[in-house]
Amino acid sequence: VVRPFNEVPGLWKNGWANLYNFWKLDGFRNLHRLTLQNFNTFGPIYREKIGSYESVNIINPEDAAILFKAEGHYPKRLKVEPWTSYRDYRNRKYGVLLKYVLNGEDWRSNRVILNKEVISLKMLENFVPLLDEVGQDFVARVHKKIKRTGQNKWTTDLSQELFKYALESVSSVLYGERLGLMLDYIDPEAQHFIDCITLMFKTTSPMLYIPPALLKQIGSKVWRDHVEAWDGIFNHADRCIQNIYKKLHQDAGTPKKYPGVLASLLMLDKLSIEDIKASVTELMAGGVDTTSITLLWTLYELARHPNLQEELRAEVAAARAESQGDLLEMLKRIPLVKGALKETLRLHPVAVNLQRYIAEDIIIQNYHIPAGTLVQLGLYAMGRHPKVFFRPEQYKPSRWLRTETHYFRSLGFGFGPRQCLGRRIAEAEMQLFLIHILENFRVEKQQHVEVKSTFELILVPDKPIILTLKPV
Ligand code: HEM
Ligand code: 2DC
Repeated sequence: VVRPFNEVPGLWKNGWANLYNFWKLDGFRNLHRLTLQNFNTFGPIYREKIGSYESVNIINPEDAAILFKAEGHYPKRLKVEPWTSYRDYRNRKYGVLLKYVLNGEDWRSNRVILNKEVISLKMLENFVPLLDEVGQDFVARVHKKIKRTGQNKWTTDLSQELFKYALESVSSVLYGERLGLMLDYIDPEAQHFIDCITLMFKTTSPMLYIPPALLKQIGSKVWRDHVEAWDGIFNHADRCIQNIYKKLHQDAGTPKKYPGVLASLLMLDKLSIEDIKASVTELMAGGVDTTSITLLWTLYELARHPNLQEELRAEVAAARAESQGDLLEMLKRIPLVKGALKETLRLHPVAVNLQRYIAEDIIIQNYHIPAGTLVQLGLYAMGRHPKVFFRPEQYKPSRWLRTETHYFRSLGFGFGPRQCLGRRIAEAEMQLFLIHILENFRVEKQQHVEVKSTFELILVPDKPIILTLKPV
């Protein structure tokens, strides 16, 4: 017999007492580990209420399949209130990231148009040459740094370099233009933009549990910082967008080469300029910390597994030789590199969980869950569960080749029509980055330092990752 919703195990009766305990356990930064503990305590399904945040949590791939089948025509994620509150406060339009909050159909019609320009496989041939150029410049920059040390190697915390690489990459695809972040002197505004994104993520997490309206009223620092961060993001994105908009008017006529996502959307004339601006701003902001941190974790894993690193280098060399200068061909011949990225997202996912407000009643683990409930798949917990992944603690890209089942297991970018809009850009950008790094440098780590994750809305390394790059 199916058991009623009220019998789902977990702590969901007193949200404010739970928030107090959560806070005592430093839950704002440990969400991923607390989730893991909860699954150990309660089993594969538990119900939870922290402050005003109510959810049902699941961990099994088979249950994830049930969840996504019930997501409906307008899949809805958790409403990230600090993000919508900021837009309401400053009178800014919601982009595709937040639109469903007001109107599902509005999200869908925007998303369908954006899909063609941003996530369709056809666009890869436009994106890849742009992204490859940034990758080459990154390599040139590292060679220069190595020369400057005079020691034939460069030991550093690469995170700032990777932020710049990611922003340069996503900007070149969005605007068809380079910002010049791989140069020695960089525009302080671009640096400010990068800092604002990190601050925006960091200040979001505490406000997931305490309504921003309340924090705003009491004039709390976290809300003020959050506003300042978004202001910095929107101001810089506005400037980039204005710049392209003006140029498009100056040299009208059809361009010879691919002009970038923004100009394509403007010329297509299917979305209002305000809608385009809102979504392009979100794409620009979503394109920095996500890919850079995933790449940093990947380099960290490669440094810890030198043999694997050589294997990947050999795969890349063979792919380079076989594809004879055709980059799109080359990207089809690097399954192990792709497996490495999946493996990174398994152990170090950007998003701790995926969530949907289900559109219909479902039964999971023999519990009845009513339509409208927020159901979360613990992505971090799933990636580390021995029943889901054989020897989960091992970083093993080859597990993604054939041997194990992949059914609802590779979900780092989410699932279905609501999945990550930046996915193709992110994948191409990261694959090209690894190709160039592997062709040019050996990545080593210093002593053994165990790096863990901290939750700052996205998962980030809890300490600097120091790596050494040596020419191969
Ligand atoms: C949404 C992950 C990079 C823009 C998402 C979601 C995840 C995710 C899990 C939610 C999907 C869902 O609910 O099913 C990642 C990861 C990345 C990455 C792991 C890199 C390693 C990017 C990049 C961009 C971007 C580079 C921009 C160019 C977006 C946007 C959404 C989104 C706009 C919201 C889409 C919508 O609501 O319709 N991402 N992302 N992401 N991501 Fe990414
Ligand atoms: C964080 O419990 C944990 O891709 C919460 O590129 C639930 C939650 C809701 C929304 C998720 C968020 C988590 C993690 C970061 C995500 C976000 C939706 C989009 C965002 C997954 C899982 C991200 C990083 C976007 C951000 C784009 C934005 C800054 C313009």
